[in-house]
Amino acid sequence: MEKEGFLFGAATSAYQIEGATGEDGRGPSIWDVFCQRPGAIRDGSSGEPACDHYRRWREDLQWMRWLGLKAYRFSVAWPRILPGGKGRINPKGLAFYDRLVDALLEAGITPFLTLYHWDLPWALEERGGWRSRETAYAFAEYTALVARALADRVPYFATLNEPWCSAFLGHFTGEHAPGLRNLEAALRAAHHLLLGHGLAVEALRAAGAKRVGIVLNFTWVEGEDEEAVERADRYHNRFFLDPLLGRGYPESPFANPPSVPIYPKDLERMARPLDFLGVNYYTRARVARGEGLLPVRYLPPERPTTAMGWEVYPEGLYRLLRRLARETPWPLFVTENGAAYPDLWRGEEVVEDPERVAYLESHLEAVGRARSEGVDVRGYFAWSLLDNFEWAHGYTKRFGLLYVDYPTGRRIPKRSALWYRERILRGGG
Ligand code: IFM
Repeated sequence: MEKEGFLFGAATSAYQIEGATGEDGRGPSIWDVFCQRPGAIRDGSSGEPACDHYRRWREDLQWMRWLGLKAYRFSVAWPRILPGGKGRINPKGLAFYDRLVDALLEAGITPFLTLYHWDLPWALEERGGWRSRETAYAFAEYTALVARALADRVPYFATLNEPWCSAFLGHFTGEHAPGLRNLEAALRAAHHLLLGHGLAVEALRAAGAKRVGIVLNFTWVEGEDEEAVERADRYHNRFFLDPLLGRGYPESPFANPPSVPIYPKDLERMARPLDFLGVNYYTRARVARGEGLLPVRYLPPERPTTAMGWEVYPEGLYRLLRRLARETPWPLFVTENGAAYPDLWRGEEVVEDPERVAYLESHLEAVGRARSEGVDVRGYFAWSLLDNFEWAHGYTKRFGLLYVDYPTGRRIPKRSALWYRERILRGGG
């Protein structure tokens, strides 16, 4: 794996960029439905048309070439491949990713594929979604299909992106699809996501996939009250990490949690050996003791913050990487890191975004520092290649290296894109 050198890349996800939600036989997903709920999305928008990437992907590939990306992390839309979640295959959906993978390889860009970035087929939600065990098996079936079609050419497969968000933002806080506020539902979803991951790893291995991993979102937690810090760490980080490591679930971070059925072998399956861990990092949380179902209080972030209100804290990435190197056996990839700022375009050739340049520079420095101390980080993916649909925030938050003028779909490079291009040219980690 080292032969490839450090993989500088950029990341996206299907629902956030593709648009074309009714095109070529794609079925509806939980996000298509959630976006119709009044008040769910800040600007009342949806993933239609997003960046229209489904039609403009060749142009986006030219931008990737121009950036000099070594790798591109994208996700496959399950509802394009299996419009009903399982059963009937949609060849046009598979063909889209097939063409994309070939074109990436031809451009010398390594495809880094995520199987699930939150767009569950609606038909499965109607049968209980991730609350149902059946969905874990459906995920394995879908994974097997994609792996059989692409594993000969895709060197990296990640099963899930940020299952913490799918489980807790989707079922506990209700900010994300399917928009439930029910702890038992969230715990069931978490368990089935982890089980689905384990079954998908088995399917990927059976199909001959070369490198298999998962992408988790980590929050660096700090505070004066040790118990609060430890509890928040169990909630944000260990809830998904520990089962993958074969340690089972940590003590519940919740007060009086409902119990969830765990079958024999579930924990074993979740801990199938992996080839890498994808690390998504954006910020830290400062916490104190609190009350309620999750007895943690979040303190206001220190400055500077991004447009998301997230503190800029590169030291957290450095410490996190050091910690993961101690606690896990896997090579690491920073699979997402980046920042939203209120970028403005008034017709210039380049959109000025000095804060994003500073953000990326300081976080890459943190990665470099960890590597120089022996942490095995093999790549870094900026989030995101282009501005896109930021879930419950709609199009109000811009994370891209490329600015997207939504009325015309035009892409305009930001200063950070030029900076990243130079950084990649210089090479190294
Ligand atoms: O846009 C999201 C992405 O889909 C998952 N990780 C965090 C990003 C920024 O919020």
